[in-house]
Amino acid sequence: MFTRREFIKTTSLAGTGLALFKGSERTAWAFSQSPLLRKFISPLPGLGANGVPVANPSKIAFLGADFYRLAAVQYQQQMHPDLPNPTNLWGYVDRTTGKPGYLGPVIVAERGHPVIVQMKNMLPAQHLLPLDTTLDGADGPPNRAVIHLHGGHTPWTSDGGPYAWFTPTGTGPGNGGGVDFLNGVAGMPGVAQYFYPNDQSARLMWYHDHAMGTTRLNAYAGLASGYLLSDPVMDSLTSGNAPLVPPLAYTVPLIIQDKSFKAVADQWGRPGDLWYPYQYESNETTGRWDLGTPSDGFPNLGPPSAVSCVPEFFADTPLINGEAYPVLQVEPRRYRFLFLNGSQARFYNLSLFYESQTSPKEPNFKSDGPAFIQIGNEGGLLPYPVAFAKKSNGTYVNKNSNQLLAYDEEDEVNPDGPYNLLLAPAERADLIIDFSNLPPGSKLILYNDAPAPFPGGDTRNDYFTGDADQTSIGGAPSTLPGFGPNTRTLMEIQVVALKGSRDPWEFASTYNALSSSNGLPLAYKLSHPGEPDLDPNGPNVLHENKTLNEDFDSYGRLIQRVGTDQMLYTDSYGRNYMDPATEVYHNGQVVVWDVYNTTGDTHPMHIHLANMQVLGKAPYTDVGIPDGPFAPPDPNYRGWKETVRMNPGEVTRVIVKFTLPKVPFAVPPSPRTGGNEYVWHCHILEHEEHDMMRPLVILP
Ligand SMILES: [Cu+2]
Repeated sequence: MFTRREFIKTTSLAGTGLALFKGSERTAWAFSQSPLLRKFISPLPGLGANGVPVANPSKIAFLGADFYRLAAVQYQQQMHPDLPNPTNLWGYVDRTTGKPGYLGPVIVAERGHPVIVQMKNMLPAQHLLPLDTTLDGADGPPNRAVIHLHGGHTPWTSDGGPYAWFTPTGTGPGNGGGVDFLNGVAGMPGVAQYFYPNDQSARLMWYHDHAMGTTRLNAYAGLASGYLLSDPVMDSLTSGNAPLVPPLAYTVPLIIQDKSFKAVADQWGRPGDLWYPYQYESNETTGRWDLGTPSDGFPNLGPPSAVSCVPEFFADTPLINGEAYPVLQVEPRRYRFLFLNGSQARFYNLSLFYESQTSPKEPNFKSDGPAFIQIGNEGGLLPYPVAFAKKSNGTYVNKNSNQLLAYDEEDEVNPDGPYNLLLAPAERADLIIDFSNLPPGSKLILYNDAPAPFPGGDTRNDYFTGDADQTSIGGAPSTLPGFGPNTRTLMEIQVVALKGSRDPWEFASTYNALSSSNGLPLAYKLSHPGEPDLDPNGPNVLHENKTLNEDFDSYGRLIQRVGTDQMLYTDSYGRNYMDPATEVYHNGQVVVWDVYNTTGDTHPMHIHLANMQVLGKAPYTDVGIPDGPFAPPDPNYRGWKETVRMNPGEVTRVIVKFTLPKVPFAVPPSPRTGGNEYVWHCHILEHEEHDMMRPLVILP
């Protein structure tokens, strides 16, 4: 049942190097690498004026909500001191300051207190990045944009779906707006208004672009920002004299993204600007992706165009909070970290190692850094804490399996598996790390060794010190010590002297207190009032099979699609986004989905509107036929999730209740589908765009 991806990966790794030079023609490699950047010379940008801006609500009271005036603009920012120029970016700006800043402006909201965002599209007519117009819906104005609050419980007209885009002159559907653009503001062309009820527990969310055919590019260009929701339960854990969870002063958001920067100018920009791949490198010539015969339903339109989408993009430079290889100084005490993987396609398997004494800026793999305690994920608090305490001998103090049940390929990148803290695109982890036993002067490296693509891996996407020179197969030269491109050494943590009073809590006491019944179990219950864990055996629960599929599009390119267990096309369960909706439910419906992944990749499947609970996973023989009982989810997959990794060869069982939010205005139906139109999709952005997304329609 494993499909082409796995097959091509193994054959291309084994065979590409030999096959390349059969002809006399030397191919000019399309894949670009970032210039050399020194690691760990700039501080991590924090929240605030000198880092990631925080949005200011205006005083205009409207429906009792905080009101924010934002714009989407093009601007420049220096992403690393060694880059030859500031980078041209697209991003959101708070119109009360007019000062853009990467990943800003972060909106800080409180539970039960709605937010209205009014966004003015001020993007220039030309896109920053190479734009493939052959994708469904991608032939519209290049500067269309829309905001989706990722993780929000939002009325569909404010959800920012693919067809709710609008241009700088857009006034409504068909007039500079997509067919679902119903949240324009009368008399204000190019402006949309979004209403966020904030009827959810404390969590880190983010808002980002979701326009049909340009989501992957708009997000890569920078149209993504943070959204922090607080609630009284979390406040009670983080406040007081000796809070169990580190207070805000010791809380650090860490938003990880990978980017590549142009080393040389091209028609889309100058050195230092963002680089994004646009040539479909068939593995028959240059060895990155398979090129096949169009699957059923796709007319054969010949080879890919000169500017083409690509199956997925793994860039070479990890940024945290918009800075490449930053340095974070910590005192010897506990800190709380809010991780978000905001990457296009890259997964991160995160660990801490002490820095090597002999090779500065490189990890000492024999010396593990402090353990992690995870207390939350995308859906807020976990029902109990989960420790990630990897030891150099490969054992775990509190083992978190993250096991792939069915993947039987040799793991090229991390042969020691299983994984430590693994985060797919859009996943979040709310962590506590205790540095109190570390003497000032200690240095740690935040380290990633997840394969890319996950889990199969292609060595050309894995940049680490001393790696092999892969220029002959279209990869990078060997990575130099102390310099990027390096996708493994993400950040240096330097321990400095204690400034405030001693932290009364340390790892063990924190873990024990969080584990006790009046720790996280109670906080979890209190933060989900009236929202008990869902019961798959409850009355009127629907049980359905879904599928994840890989096929070939009209140009022979790999295409990823979502489907059911019924074939619409003759050779795949996959359906296109534009095919009629198959996920149509009434408000309040509880559904169990068994999602069969028939591809060779893990897909982080994300649903709008609702959070889901993971019931388990199992290998399978065929779609609809799981092998044996379901294994329970990983400990940090309990609680509520809105992005769930679904592994190759496995069926993942989730349960979800679709409940429309209560809002103080009438919500019209979608002109496109006649209901409250949301989507569910893979959050590998190149998959989502082509075409791993389906409508999710909720009827009253
Ligand atoms: Cu995917």
